[in-house]
Amino acid sequence: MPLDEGTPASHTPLLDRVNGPNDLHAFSLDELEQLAKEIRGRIIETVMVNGGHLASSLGVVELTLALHHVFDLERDWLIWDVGHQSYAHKLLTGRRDRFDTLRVKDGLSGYPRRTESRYDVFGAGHSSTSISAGLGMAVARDYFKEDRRIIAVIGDGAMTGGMAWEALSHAGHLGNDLIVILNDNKMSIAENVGAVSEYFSRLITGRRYKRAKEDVSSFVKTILGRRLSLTAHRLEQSVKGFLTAGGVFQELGFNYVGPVDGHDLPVLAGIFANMKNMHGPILFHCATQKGKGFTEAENDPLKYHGVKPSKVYTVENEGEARAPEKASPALPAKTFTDVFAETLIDIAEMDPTVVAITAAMPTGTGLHRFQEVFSERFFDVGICEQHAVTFAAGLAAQGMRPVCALYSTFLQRGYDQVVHDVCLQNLPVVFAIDRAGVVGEDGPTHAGAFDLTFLRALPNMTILAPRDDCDLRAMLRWALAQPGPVTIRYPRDTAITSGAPGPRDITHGEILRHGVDAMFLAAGSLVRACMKATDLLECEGLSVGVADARWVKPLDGALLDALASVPLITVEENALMGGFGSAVLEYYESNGRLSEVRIRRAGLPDLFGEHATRAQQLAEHGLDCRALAETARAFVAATAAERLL
Ligand SMILES: Cc1ncc(C[n+]2csc(CCOP(=O)(O)OP(=O)(O)O)c2C)c(N)n1
Repeated sequence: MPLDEGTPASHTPLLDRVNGPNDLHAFSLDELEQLAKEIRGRIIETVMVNGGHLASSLGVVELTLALHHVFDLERDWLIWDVGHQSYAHKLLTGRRDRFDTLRVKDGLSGYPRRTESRYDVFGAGHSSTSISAGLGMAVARDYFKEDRRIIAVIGDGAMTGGMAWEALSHAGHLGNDLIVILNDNKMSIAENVGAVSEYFSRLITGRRYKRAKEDVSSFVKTILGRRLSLTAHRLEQSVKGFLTAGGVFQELGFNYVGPVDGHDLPVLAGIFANMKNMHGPILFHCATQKGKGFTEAENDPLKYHGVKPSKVYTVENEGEARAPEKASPALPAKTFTDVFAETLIDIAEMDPTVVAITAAMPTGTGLHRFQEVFSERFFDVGICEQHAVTFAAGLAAQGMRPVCALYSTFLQRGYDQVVHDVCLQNLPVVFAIDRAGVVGEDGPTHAGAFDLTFLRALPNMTILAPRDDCDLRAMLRWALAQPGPVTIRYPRDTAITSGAPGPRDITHGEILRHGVDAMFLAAGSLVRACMKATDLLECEGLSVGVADARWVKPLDGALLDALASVPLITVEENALMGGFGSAVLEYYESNGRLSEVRIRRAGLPDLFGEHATRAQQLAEHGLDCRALAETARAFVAATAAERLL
């Protein structure tokens, strides 16, 4: 068991007594300290198997326990920002028996979900939403004259997002009772960035913090073991000592309390007990350590931010779990992310105007590698997708060649900026859109299901979808030579060469296999699955071919004209509504050929898909090779029957 304190994870006598949040009210501080160890054990044990957000969750165990100990969570509402740190909260709110299903298909979500528990009062996955949501609840509570406290827990990374500051400004102006807890571990996924984060650090490293921490700790330690509520009034002075005049938060209309050590349970409990009697907006600032209690995660919180499941499933091996990665002697195949990062470095070697931008995802987008080579041309702007896009527009306006690398789901945050700042001015920004399509265990908050739909509508935007590494390399080079915006969207998957290796002409689509009975017309990532489907169909004597569209906007008209006489199955990893298949239908309609063509569309249905492995999700949505073969079979049969009529 990797827990530092050596508690066997499966032995959880205290946790076994907790069935709902208020069960913790009766626990002594000593018991809470012990419970913290049990919870850490359960989290580590589960995440090491299922994957998940380990370091963030370990960092807030004491904070979670103190909140549950002091507040009445049958009545008070606790909102988690991003929500990836809510595992302890899940364990304490009647979900411990199902905790081993975390992030597994049909199991617990890795994020708070209103449909999963009434103690998840607001769903999350994207960052910086908790204060806005909390303020909305506070205003509604006061309107209905209800009696409950609203508590939003937000990380220092999420506080780099502008939306959090919009909410602080509004909350300070309105003045409703609202508690915001700033969980400051100096880390976003990678090290936190920006002047705001530096400001938080100054607060934490300041002399006041150190002195106050010692004062309060020594005071509280003398009463350890007793119920803190008994001594709450004695702590009041200490809390007042933590109230700072001035500071950014004070200026925004908040009472700023802190900073305090977010692992010091007695101090946290004492201060929370006192905060119950305070009114107006409060910002409580605590310092925590990401990965707390698990040395490896404390030492490398970036690595342990998101842990992969110990069993890796792919489309190919779904159903038969592959051995854990370490046991595999073969080098893992490159992902689209790897290929993107390598290619961008190559291009930037030759072109000094190429700059790369990430919104707090240097590792996830692969740009940490670019940063290592071209630190002066790399910008991590924080969790600020809106700013990232307009910042890129500004760079482009001044002659640079910006590449804005974002996950599809997070680009949703910057949509107006794409419309108004990039496309309207036809500025040459390249959007490298990673995690386009289904993303697996993170579930619906992270699915990249909509980018084709929302980007396709924009004048001046070009959209490309690489099927493999060769396509992606050529597309990135091509995109960086264009005078206007270009999006390249690729999935969370390996980029295995499909077709002839080497440089590609990506200026048009390509027929990879001719078919007489039907043709798959796929955009990007699912070409490989279509090829496999046709292999299956060939064994049955069906002649189904595959065309790689490559271009989603504009479509390759010549290719579509050539395919008009064959039954077509469009295939995409995007919402069917408004996506690639819709574009194909629109093309034939605009050319007066809609009545001639026979089309089926395969893609994501009009619902938010649940978390599961990526392979399970593709299968569920009819997008793995077996399901695609079945679609083709049925379609060929239906078109043959039509001909007989
Ligand atoms: C809008 C948005 N962009 C990017 C992300 C990806 N992301 C998930 S967690 C995280 C870091 C959050 O840092 P912080 O709020 O400090 O929480 P911690 O993990 O440190 O507890 C990021 C960037 C996201 N969830 N939402």
